[in-house]
Amino acid sequence: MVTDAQSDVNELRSNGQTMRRGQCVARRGSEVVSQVSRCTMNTLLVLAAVLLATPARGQDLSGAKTLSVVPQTEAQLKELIKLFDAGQYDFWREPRDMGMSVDIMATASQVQELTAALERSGLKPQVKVDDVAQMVMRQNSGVYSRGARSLDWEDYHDSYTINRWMAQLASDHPDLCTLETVGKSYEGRPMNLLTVGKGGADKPGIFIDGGIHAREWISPATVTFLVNQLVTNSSAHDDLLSSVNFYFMPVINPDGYDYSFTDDRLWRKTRSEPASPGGCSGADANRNWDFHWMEAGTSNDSCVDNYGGSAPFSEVEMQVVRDQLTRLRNTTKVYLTFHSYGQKWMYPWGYTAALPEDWQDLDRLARDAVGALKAVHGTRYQVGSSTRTIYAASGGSDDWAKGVAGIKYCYTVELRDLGTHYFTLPPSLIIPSGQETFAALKVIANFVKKTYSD
Ligand code: 0X9
Ligand code: ZN
Repeated sequence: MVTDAQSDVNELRSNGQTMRRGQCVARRGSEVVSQVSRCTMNTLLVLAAVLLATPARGQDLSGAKTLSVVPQTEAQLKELIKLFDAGQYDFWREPRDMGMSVDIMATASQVQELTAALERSGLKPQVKVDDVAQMVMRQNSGVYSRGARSLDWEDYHDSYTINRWMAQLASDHPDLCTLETVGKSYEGRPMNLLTVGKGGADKPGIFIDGGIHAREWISPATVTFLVNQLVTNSSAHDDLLSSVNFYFMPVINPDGYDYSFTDDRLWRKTRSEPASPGGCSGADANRNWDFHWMEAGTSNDSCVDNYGGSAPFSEVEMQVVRDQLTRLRNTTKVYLTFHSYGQKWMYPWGYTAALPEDWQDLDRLARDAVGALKAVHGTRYQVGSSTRTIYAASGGSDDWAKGVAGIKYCYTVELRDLGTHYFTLPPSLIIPSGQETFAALKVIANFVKKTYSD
């Protein structure tokens, strides 16, 4: 069975390029997945080891480049927004305003066509990353020590390793940690919730998730860093841990996340089977929430990266997180969801440029948090509503957490960097990212303690 699956994977690797991201590969990829789902656990581990020994495959990145343009006129900006909305290209920095650079990733077969389209609008594309495949390979070498019982923050780790580490941590610190498997992903990976705190269930809570977008590896790495700081250095945070509960789900799209290790480093979506024949695998988990679903910055084409899914909450992983947020909504005061990149601390709304009526409260706390963050390594974060800070996009978890679950302080955090490394932030930057984010979390936790617990 390993051989069958492996040969299917090899065939995938030699597949030609696709126009829409992941279309052909994703469909073939799902054949591999259904093979895998019939494997026993042991066989699965062997298969994973084989897969990990080979470079990330899936989307063919050889010859892929990123092109940067700076719109100078309203018409050029409009053309870029049209291109962005069409979903054919993977925008690594989306069009915002005149004078602001836009980065677009194009596969080898797209480079010429994209260059021509940009030039037709009078734009002057510059190649920023000449070899995306090489950039990805560079980061992938030296990643993972799969299955290790202890985690380090000098490498990125897959969901299996993170889960093993959480289990060990919970068993080493039973006074402080409760680990629950609260659901399963589409492909059957466990989804775990780690509660950290010793004041009892009634204390106010902070819910933190990561890894909703598969390729944003710094997110689970930073979230696990935060967990580790709180738990292994608990005496330094005694006061906070007695007054506030921290709810952690470090990898809420585990199938997509692991797929970005084994098959396609730049995968963003979940890995669910296409809802209709001819469709592509997966949905954008951050367009799948049932609050103004499918209204803005999202697509109903399953082959594009911001596909909102066949229905609100079509993705089982988001149902799992929704159920936990619902269960904990009465005590949870803050919801933090970590993404990358861009260094932004954003609050709702993402579906409209209008602001929530209490936006000033959210803005003030965010500014305090990013002030403390900056004091650690000098990293600057921008603060604002997500529509006003990056773009309008509905169906996001932050909007749902505020608009439906009624959690007052909801933030989407775009971690490092500003676009130098895009999604492939070097592992040497995990610890600095973790340290500064922990400073921000302490400000928020102290605020929760002071406001809701004292
Ligand atoms: O587009 C997203 O989902 C987030 N940016 S990312 O580059 N990490 O993909 C921003 C989401 C902001 N929140 C909402 N639009 N609700
Ligand atoms: Zn994201």
